[in-house]
Amino acid sequence: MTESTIAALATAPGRSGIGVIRISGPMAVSAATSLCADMPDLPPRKAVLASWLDADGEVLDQGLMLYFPAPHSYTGEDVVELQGHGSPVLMRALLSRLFSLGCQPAKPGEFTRRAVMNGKMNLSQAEAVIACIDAATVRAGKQAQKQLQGLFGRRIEALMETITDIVAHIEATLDFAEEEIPDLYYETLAQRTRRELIEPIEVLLHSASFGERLFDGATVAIIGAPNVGKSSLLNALAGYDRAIVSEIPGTTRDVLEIDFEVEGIPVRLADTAGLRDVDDYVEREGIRRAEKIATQADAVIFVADATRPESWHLPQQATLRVMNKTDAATSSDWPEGFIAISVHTGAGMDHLKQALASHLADMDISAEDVFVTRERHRQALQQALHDIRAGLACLTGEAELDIAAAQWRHAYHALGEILGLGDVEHILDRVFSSFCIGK
Ligand SMILES: Nc1nc2c(ncn2[C@@H]2O[C@H](COP(=O)(O)OP(=O)(O)O)[C@@H](O)[C@H]2O)c(=O)[nH]1
Ligand SMILES: [Mg+2]
Repeated sequence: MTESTIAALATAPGRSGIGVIRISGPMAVSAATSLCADMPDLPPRKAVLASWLDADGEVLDQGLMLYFPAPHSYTGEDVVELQGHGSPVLMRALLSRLFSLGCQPAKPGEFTRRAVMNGKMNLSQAEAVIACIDAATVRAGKQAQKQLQGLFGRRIEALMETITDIVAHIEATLDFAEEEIPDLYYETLAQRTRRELIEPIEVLLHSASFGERLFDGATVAIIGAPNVGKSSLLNALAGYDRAIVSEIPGTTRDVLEIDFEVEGIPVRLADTAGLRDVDDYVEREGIRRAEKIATQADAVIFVADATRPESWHLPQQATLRVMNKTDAATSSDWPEGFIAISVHTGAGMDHLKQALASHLADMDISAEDVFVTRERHRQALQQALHDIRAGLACLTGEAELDIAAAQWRHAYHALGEILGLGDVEHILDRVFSSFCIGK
């Protein structure tokens, strides 16, 4: 439990209908009621209308006060929320009053950090809080909810319980002489380790590339010769006219980006200058940027023009090949592997979208699954898997049971870090540094 009382604006800093200030700590009630003329009673979890005064006793703002007594609050401490008019100036003035009454400005994520310290949630749930706030698609938001409800954490806990159980078995065996150990002992233990630890961890790890992409997003670049219809394709995928389309080669000279989503993955789609040899400085710079984006993108859509074979020459980076303007083509003798489309008629567009989806998303992963969405979790799981395999190798070898047990205990700690167990102060600092103030 901390002694200090923290306060911060919980809503976005800017003009809004309502602005919410959150106060947490032992002084929350006294500080909040000190703002009011008549020190109102704050019944738990009931909205109370109040006026808040400045230092001279003039009314600064009027709004609702909500009191959540410890331990039944977000942080586990006494929490008071002030819901006032969302003027950035008034909100700042109210906050200054609270600071002059002894509240401290909250650091990023400090409310949630206190919730973790007070056992209201584990670290993976705290990460889910910021994932909810950062969710760029509904699918990402739903996945964050699962983590917030603790579904992911419970998987990890189940793995940890299995490790405890196996280690207990091993420790019970350590006192026996070699000849007293039943024949099938090692085999049974090894089987259990594979089925109950290695396989489930592998399944979780398999989901990581999709899970992390769900939150981090993906970039997709459209490249190809000038005038093949790259900008037209971007507009068609965006659903509105973002890029200028013209019959003049070299129209797009800079990188243009739009955001859309594919299977719930937030995607940044970049339209680029057509690749060709030019003297014009600006266009040349555009081409340089196009090439750079293409090397960094998660997927590169190479567009060719069905009416111009000179545009078919495939660059290295292409992950998806598209043959556009098939409506105007007189023959279809282009090389294999191209998805035939026409931006003008819409032909083949669904096929292209599907191909892009299966390239970016893991189509085997269903929406109901719980999956790994953070690099930190993936690394801990990889470490645990490594330790468990090392322990298993000891079992099948010279039966170095105590070494196997030590490896498994190590795996146990790696998994515990996901939930914030053990000595994790440095991990907490890193996790909460990415939070917003007021959460
Ligand atoms: N016939 C036909 N013309 C197209 C198609 N897509 C784009 N175009 C035309 O091709 C020209 C170049 O298009 P644009 O998108 O600017 O190409 P970019 O230089 O690759 O970005 C424009 O005149 C478009 O109208 C298509 O599917 N069929
Ligand atoms: Mg263009």
